[in-house]
Amino acid sequence: LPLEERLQRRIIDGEKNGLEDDLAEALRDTPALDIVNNTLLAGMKVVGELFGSGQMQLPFVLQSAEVMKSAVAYLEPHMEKTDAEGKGTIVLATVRGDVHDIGKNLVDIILSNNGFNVVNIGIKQPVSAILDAAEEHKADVIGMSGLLVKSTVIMKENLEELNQRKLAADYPVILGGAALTRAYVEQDLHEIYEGEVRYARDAFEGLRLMDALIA
Ligand code: B1M
Repeated sequence: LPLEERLQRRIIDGEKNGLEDDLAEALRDTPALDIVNNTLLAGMKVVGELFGSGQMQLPFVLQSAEVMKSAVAYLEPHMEKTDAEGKGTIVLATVRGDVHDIGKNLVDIILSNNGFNVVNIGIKQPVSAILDAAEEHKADVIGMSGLLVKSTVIMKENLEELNQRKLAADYPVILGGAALTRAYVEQDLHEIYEGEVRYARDAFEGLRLMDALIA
């Protein structure tokens, strides 16, 4: 198989053997981030489709996720970094009840490499933990990720909690994850949240939003 297809196959099949050799080969003429965005994410997309249509069972999805994580860890040191530092702080979490973190961790990498201070508090985080971290680290922005449809409801509840605690003016919020839509965030949630709430389709939009919100 050609290299790109081989790498996608490794994600889909959850096959780690030989992964690093293939990634090293890909790095010879492709920037690390392009390998993630164009090749590896395409593999994860297929995994999602196979799982969604019942052609792939959960343990295999988990294996694919592990391979994806290993690949990103291998590529991370090869990603471009700016010299900028201390551009602002974001607390990043996957919301309560949701374990999906590959996207959140990519957002962490992209923002960190571009001079933001990222406080990544992990998965299944209740709003109280998010707010504690935001206060402790004097966050400029709160970022929430969630991939389950259920998580879109939790995000709404979290925004309501911020309203109730009169914290909306302090914390612009960036939301991301596959179950969200731009309209849900920028219309429905925008209507209820008393601060700024924005939708990031991918990690780069997250970066652009951070630059805009903090400027
Ligand atoms: Co799950 N899962 N999963 N899963 N899983 C989905 C999300 C699903 C759509 C699959 C499907 O049915 N086709 C489906 C949700 C359906 C729904 O809610 N309607 C689903 C399900 C059902 C489940 C379980 C319930 C299955 C079960 O137990 N029966 C279970 C849930 C457990 C829980 O959360 N409580 C479950 C478990 C798992 C695994 C553990 C096996 C594994 C996760 C491993 C891990 O993350 N450590 C897993 C995986 C891998 C997936 C799919 C296949 C791939 C997700 C992924 O990593 N994509 C997924 C299918 C899909 O998404 N279509 C699926 C790659 C990643 C880079 O993309 O996270 O979208 P994503 O991030 C993007 C953008 O969204 C954005 O930037 C990223 C880069 O571009 N972004 C942000 C994300 N967060 C952001 C935050 C920002 C900014 C941008 O700022 C704050």
